[in-house]
Amino acid sequence: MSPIITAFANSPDKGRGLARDMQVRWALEEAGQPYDVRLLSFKEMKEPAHLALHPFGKIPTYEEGDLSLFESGAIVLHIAETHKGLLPKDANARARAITWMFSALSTVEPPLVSFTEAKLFDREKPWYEARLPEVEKSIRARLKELAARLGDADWLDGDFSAGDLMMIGVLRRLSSSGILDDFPNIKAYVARGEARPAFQRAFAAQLAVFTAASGAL
Ligand code: GTB
Repeated sequence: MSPIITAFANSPDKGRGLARDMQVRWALEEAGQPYDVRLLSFKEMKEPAHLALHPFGKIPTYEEGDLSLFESGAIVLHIAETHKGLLPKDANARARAITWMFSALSTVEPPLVSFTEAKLFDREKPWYEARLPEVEKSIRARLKELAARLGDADWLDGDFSAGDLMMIGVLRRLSSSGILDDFPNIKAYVARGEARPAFQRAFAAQLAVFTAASGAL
C-alpha cells in the first residue's frame, strides 16, 4: 500500500508549492515511491480525526501501515532512511547530510518565518517599520554564511541529499522577496533543485490540487 500524506485542500500559497507537503512530495518523488494524498480544509485539520495524527493540527502528516508521522523534517528523514537516493551510504557523509536537514529547519528557517509572519500579520503594529529590517538582517547574515559554505559547489556536501532538499525547501520561501538576487550562488542552487525532475513532478501535483480547487469555486 502506498503511504498517505496530508496537504491543504486549498493552499494559501495559490499553488506555489510553499506549504510543507511540498518537501514530502519531493522526497517521495526522488525515492520513486508512489503516494496518496488526503486533502484537508483548515477546519478538518483541527478536528479529532486529524489531531490524532498531528497533535498541532497541521499538515503534512504521513501514514504508512501502522506508522503515522508528523513534522516535514521527520517525514523526509524517514523516507530517506527507507529508500535509496536521498542519503549517502557512508556513515559520516550520512550524518552530515542529516546535519544539513537540521540546519535548514533550525538555523536558516526561523528568521524566514519571522519575516513572513511580520509581513502578513504585523504591518499595523507600531514597531513594524523598525522590526522588519532587523529580521531581514538576520536572514541576510544566514545567507551570507550559507553562500560562503556552498561556494561554487552544486550541492551542500557531495551528491544531492535530503539535506539539500530541506534547505532548498526553506530557501524557496524567499523566492518572491528579491533577497536571493544578492546571493547568486544560492539563487542558482535553488534553481538547480527546482530543475530536478522529481521536484517538477511534486510541484505539478500540488499545483493540480490548487487548480482543481480554483475551478471548483
Ligand atoms: N514544523 C512543521 C513541519 O515542518 O511539518 C510545521 C507544519 C506547518 O506549519 N504546517 C502549516 C499548516 O498546517 C502548513 S506549511 N498550517 C495550518 C494551521 O496552522 O492551521 C506552512 C505554510 C503555510 C502557508 C504558506 N503559504 O501560503 O505560502 C507557506 C507555508
